[in-house]
Amino acid sequence: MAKPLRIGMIGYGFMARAHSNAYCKVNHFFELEYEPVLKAVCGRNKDKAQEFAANWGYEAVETEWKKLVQRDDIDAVDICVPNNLHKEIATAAAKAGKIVLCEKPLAMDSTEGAEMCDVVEKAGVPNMVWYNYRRIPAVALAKQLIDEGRLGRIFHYRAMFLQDWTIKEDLPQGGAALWRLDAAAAGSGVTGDLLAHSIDTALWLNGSMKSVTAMTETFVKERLHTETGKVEPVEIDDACAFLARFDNGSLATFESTRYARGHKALYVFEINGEHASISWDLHDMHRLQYFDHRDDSLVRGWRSVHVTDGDMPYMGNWWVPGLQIGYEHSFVHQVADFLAGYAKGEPVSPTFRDALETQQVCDAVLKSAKDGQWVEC
Ligand code: SOE
Repeated sequence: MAKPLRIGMIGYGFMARAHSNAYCKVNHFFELEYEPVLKAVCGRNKDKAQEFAANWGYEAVETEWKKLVQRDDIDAVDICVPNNLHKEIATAAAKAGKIVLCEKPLAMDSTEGAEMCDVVEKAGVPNMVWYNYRRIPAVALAKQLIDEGRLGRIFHYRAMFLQDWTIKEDLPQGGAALWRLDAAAAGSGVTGDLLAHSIDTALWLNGSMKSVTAMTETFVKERLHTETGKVEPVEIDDACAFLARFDNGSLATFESTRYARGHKALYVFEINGEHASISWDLHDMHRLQYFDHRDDSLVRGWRSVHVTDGDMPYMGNWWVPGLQIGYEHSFVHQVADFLAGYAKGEPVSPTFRDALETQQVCDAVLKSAKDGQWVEC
């Protein structure tokens, strides 16, 4: 019988659904000492919070997060609200002795992020940030192949995260989902929202970055603000591209936009090493493309590895070889890893401190775009 880990969820949007689904599924597929128990969900709109609670099986509803973090029947607070609320909630939760699980990006900027790291570390509470793409089996396999040294020295890293959902000029800023367009709630645009994923994966796969040079653009300069009812300047970056140098000597290019017509969530990366290259595409998430120059030249070519066999990361916990899993499973894997680490008293990456490095790169990117200079990370 697994021990309960009582979850207090703050928020009831897209990410709260993804995390709740993961809590519900994880113990059916992973053998773990702990089992999440959906104790309470908190949201400002009581009807919506109740609907959410009924759908996912949360036992109670709160409408004030300050009450939720003080509840004695909660072990872990999961923060799934806009970025401008992460710090205050994480701080209160850590001070109340709770485990803190925070949706990405960690904070509005690295100053806030550093303060959050200090708070959770001082309180000695386990903490983690939901950079879920690391836990897609093909991405985890890429990590394994790199760590085994199969690529040899790495020369190039390139990544893109492209979407097209903000092209419409009359799309307002602020409010549900659209808070991502409001700098006061989001901190930044595609840099913190999309490139943060690409940067997190890159730091994990290829190590730390030394310096960056970036450009950003805001294509639609004014939008109606849902909360104020006024047309207000758009302060987020709609698109961002940057060059980077990694500590291991490799060169990189990163690009992200919400104005790439036809792309809904095209997240891709390619890594070129001395012996081998790999590339991955979220739209074909179970495949890892692998080219090894050491292959017999007569049959040398890009292999398309279908990452579904039981000896591949996470896949032994699911179906039989050849059968796929989906986006939502990356969150299940993250919960499984967290619970396994928690049972052993070990931190699980990305911790707040790990995610701070992503935040520092984001800050360097935005500073470089503003100043038109290379910036050290
Ligand atoms: C934005 O559209 C978004 O939902 C991000 O906020 C998520 O982090 C990303 O995984 C998908 O796109």
